[in-house]
Amino acid sequence: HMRVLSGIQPTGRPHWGNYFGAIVQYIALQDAEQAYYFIANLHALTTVRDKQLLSQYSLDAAMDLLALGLDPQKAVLFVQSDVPEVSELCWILLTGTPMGLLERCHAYKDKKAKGLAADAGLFAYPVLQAADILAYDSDTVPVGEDQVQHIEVCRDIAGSFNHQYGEVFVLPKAKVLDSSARVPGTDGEKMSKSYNNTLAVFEAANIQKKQIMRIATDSRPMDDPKDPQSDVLYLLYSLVAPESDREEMADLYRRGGFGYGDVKKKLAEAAEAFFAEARSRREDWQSRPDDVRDILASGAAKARQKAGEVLSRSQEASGLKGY
Ligand code: AQP
Repeated sequence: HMRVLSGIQPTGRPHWGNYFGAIVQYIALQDAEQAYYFIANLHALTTVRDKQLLSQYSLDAAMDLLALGLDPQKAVLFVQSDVPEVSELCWILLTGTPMGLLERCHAYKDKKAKGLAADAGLFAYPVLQAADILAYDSDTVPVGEDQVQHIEVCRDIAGSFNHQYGEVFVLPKAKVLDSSARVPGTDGEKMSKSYNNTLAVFEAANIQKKQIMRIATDSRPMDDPKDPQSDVLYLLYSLVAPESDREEMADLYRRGGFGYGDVKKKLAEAAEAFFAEARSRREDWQSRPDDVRDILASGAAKARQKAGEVLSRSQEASGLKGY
């Protein structure tokens, strides 16, 4: 009886990290008692400040999820800003959140450490995320490892509200996949749009091949046996290759005497095959934008109903209602 919720920012095209870290889990969990997935356009406002782009990315993100297997008959799919109750809940939560808790959050800390100007929205980002989670009584939040800290913050915020006002909120847990909690990018760092090291899920095969051929590899002699688990190429290959091919490749690494060029070619082929079906479904959704808008509208109506109930509960508990 899980109540699942997760969101993805409409900040551009989804990459393998988004897919194998999070979206795979969305699909696997969509048969849960309740599965809510949303396009986090309010969060994206902290980085995308172009009207055309933000609205385009939002519709794109919905099409991406649908093409990757999200079934709107099973899961509720909606756009974050279509549920204003969450922003109201966010304010209530902000008032009880210690500054120090947010100062420790890595998204904000990293940006500050790089000397970049951070706005109050980025600072408060985890509180809006907490509102998103708590508004639907979610108990399970499928995410990549980079989000685990934010779910802990959500638990802290919900816990102190409950301590103050009684049991209003459900305390959620993050759910990460052991095998793909932190998918490496083409430079070996965490795959991330802001590091420019991504492989996009819906990339044209020929472009993706070029990106893969450019992945930096170590310069150890080709004859040396290598531990597959410590090699970025192998880690990426193991995400998209069928089980038997994966085993074969791991053996090849352990034996040594192979060339990275061959591994890259195999990786490009496996990636193309793995995403081929989703790519063609993506084209189909692309040609039916109004159907996607309908799905989002009906998703938002369902989400508002639930979020409205939880918001009322928190308003009553804190004295905002009943004066
Ligand atoms: N490399 C990754 N490995 C595993 N999971 C990942 N996620 C992101 N990168 C990886 C997970 O994807 C979900 C959506 O996250 P998001 O909306 O924050 O996506 P993003 O902003 O596109 O993630 P990036 O690329 O990491 O962006 P920035 O530039 O912000 O650093 C989340 O569940 C996330 O954990």
